[in-house]
Amino acid sequence: MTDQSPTWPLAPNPWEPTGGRPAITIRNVRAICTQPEGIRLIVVKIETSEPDLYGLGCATFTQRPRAVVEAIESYLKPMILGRDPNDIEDIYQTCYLSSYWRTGPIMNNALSGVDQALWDIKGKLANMPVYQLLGGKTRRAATLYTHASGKDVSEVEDNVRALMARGFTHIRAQVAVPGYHTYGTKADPGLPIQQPWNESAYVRIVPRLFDHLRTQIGDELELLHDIHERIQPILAINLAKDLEQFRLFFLEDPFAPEDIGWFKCMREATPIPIAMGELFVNQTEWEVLIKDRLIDFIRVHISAIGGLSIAQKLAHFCEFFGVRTAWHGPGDVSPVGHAANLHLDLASTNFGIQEAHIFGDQAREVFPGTPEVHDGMMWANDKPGLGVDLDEELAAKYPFGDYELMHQDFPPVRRIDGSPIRW
Ligand code: KDG
Ligand code: MG
Repeated sequence: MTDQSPTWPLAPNPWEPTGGRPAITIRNVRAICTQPEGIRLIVVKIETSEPDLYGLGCATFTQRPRAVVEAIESYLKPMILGRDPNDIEDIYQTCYLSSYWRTGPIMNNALSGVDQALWDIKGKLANMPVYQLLGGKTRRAATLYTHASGKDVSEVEDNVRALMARGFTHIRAQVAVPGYHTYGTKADPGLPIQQPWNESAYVRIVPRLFDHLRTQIGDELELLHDIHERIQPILAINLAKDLEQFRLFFLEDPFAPEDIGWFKCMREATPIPIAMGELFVNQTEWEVLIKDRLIDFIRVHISAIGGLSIAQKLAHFCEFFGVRTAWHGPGDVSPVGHAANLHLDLASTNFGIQEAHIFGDQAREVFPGTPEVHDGMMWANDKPGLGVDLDEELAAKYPFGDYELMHQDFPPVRRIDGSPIRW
């Protein structure tokens, strides 16, 4: 297949280009892989027939990146070469429907790369930041939450205080369960790679952490916690009840997507605010939780559900049911993806909070325009489009490592008896 086939759109738009303008066409679609911080990122670059007019979109699925690259290059690229980049919704729908079996994190991430890149292009064509195209600003900047962890409660307290001193008002706190591999805390180098997990010890220590933080730091700080779907559903409900007295801003991922039937029991047991959704990939997973008001915050990973177009629909759907947004924002979302989160945050009435990842200098050099973080908030730079660029030469200096399954970062987690559990 050639890269340059403007006369060969596989799925041509059955209408004339917008507003009598000379047709702009998509000339090339590339998946660019880089890991400036050691986390594998994928960004889609869509080039057009206009000199220097291109868009970038986040397609990062750090655990299965090569599958996403293949999906972009072998399946989406031939669908959209030669098309008018203005037709975002039609391109989205035709790509989405073309595989017959739809959704899933591989195809959704591939689609997100294309979708976000098209929004970036549309912003550049309109000479406006994307938040303007989504309806305009409803706030100055996006309030962030960031992460504090530690090997014990006093180390967590020290880290919380350091973040407060930098202006953060919302902090997620995680404490290590001694001797076990605990999500959200540094792995203990003294333990074997496949460290075991003990959920009873975890549910005992977490209330002690929040008791300590409230006693030492007081009531004003907004505190959050991520269970990361690590424990049996009934233990999650009991933990939520134990944490109720510490007035969390939210408790995240108490159940796995496979266990969404438990949310009704959670609501009946406790009024603790619940955030859910980073593993969701399709609308059947979130619909009932939102319409039955079983969660308070939706926090999907925008590229894993297919991109900005569907995320905006989801935000609007949530608004009708009083559910706020808290888009997933870890290090395995590229700076382009963080910008997409931010533009939607700015334009959403029902914005709740944004998870922060503070990129270091290397990532900022690879991605000029990475949104700034100060005063506990993330700020858009007001350039046309998403406002983030990619220095391809520099990106190439950080190629993916030679390991495939990410076991260095995500070793299998097992119970004491050796049986595997969800990460
Ligand atoms: O790759 C998995 C991470 O994105 C996830 O573990 C981060 O749970 C997470 C969070 O809340 O940021
Ligand atoms: Mg999480």
